[in-house]
Amino acid sequence: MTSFADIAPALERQAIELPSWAFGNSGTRFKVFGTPGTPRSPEEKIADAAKVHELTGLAPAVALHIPWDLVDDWAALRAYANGLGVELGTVNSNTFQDDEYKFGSLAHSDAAVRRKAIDHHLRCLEIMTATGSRDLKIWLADGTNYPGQDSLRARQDNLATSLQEIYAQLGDDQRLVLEYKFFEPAFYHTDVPDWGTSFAQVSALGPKAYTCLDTGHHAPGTNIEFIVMQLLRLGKLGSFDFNSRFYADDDLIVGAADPFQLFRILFEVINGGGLDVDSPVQFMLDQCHNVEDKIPGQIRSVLNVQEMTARALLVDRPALAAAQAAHDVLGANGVLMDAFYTDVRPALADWREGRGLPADPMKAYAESGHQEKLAAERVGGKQLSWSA
Ligand code: LRH
Ligand code: MN
Repeated sequence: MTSFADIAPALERQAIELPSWAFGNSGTRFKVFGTPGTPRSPEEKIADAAKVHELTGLAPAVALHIPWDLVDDWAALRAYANGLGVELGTVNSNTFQDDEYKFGSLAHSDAAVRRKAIDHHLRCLEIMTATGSRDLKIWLADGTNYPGQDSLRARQDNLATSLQEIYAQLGDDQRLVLEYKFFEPAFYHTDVPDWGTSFAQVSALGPKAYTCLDTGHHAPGTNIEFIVMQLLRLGKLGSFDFNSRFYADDDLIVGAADPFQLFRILFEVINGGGLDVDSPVQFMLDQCHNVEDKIPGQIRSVLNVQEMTARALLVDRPALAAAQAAHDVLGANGVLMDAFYTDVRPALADWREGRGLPADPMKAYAESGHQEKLAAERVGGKQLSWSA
C-alpha cells in the first residue's frame, strides 16, 4: 500500500500558476459584477496571487494576459512580484478583442491582419524576456459562424505560416503553447478546435512548441484523461488550464463540477510522468470567479488540485497492474476507487503544518480579515476586468 510519506516528495514539487485575470472582475455576456476590494492594477492582482501562495505554498507564479496586464516597467513589476515571493509566469496573448480581429487573427485571410496579430505575439516575446517568463500561451478565438463563410483549408495554412514566424523568434529557453477549444466565440468552426489540430500545428513547428489543454474546452462526454495520456505519450503536453464546467466553458473552480474527472486526469498525468522532476508540463488555473470572492476561490482551487493529486498518487499501482494483468475488471477498478475515496485532507493538514503553512488555508484566510482589509483599502480607481 502507498503511504502519505511516499507521495510527499511529489506533492512538494507541485506548483500551479495563478491567472492574473481571475482576481479581476469577470462575468458573462449578461453581466460582469463588481466586488469590493477587486484589484485596480496588475500590482494588486499580483499581491492577491501572492496571498494565495503565502497560505498554500502551491502557487509560486502568476500568469499574465496582454494587454490586460500591460505596465510601463516590466523589470519593476518583476521585482515587485519577487518581493512578494512569486514569479511572473506564462504570458497569454490576446487577439480576440480588437476590431480588426472580427474575422480572425493568425488564421485571417487578410495578410495585414495576420501581420498585426504576429506583431502582437512578437511583442509578447519581448515582454517574456523582461519578465523571465518561459511560456507564450496562444489561444485563438479564430473561426467562422456559418458554413461557407471562409476556406477551412486556407485558414489552416495561414495559421501555420503565422505560427512559424512567431516560433522563429522564440528565445532558447522560451516555449510556445497552443491552446485548443471546440467552440466560442465562433459557433460553426474554430481554427484550433481540438487536440489533434493543436498537435498537428505544434508538431510542424518544432521541439519548443507544445499543446495546452484547457479542461473546459472539450465537447461534453469527451474522455479528457485519454487525451492527457496521448499528449504525454507524444511528448507534446506543455500546459494545463485547469477549471471545471457543468455545460460549456464555464471556467468554474477546478474540481467543483466533477472531482472524479479531475482525479482521473491527474492519475494519467502521474502515469505519464507529468509530475516528475523534469516534467515539461506547466500547471495553471484558468478561471473566473463571477459570484464568489476571488482570493478564497483561488485558494480553494489549488487545494482541490492538491487533494486530487494526493489521491491519484496513493493509487496502489502494483496491485492495479496485477489486477489489470489478470483482467480482474472489478478488482482493477476497485483499486482506483479506493484511492479516490481516501480522505487525504487530515494528512494534508498535518503536512502543511509541518511546512509552516496553515492546516486549513481557507479557514486561515477567512479568519485573517484580509478580504475586509482589501475592501476598506481599495476604494476609488477602476476595478480591473477583461478589458485593457
Ligand atoms: C479562452 C481561454 C484562454 C484565455 C481566456 C482567458 O476561453 O481559456 O485560455 O486566454 O480563456
Ligand atoms: Mn484557457
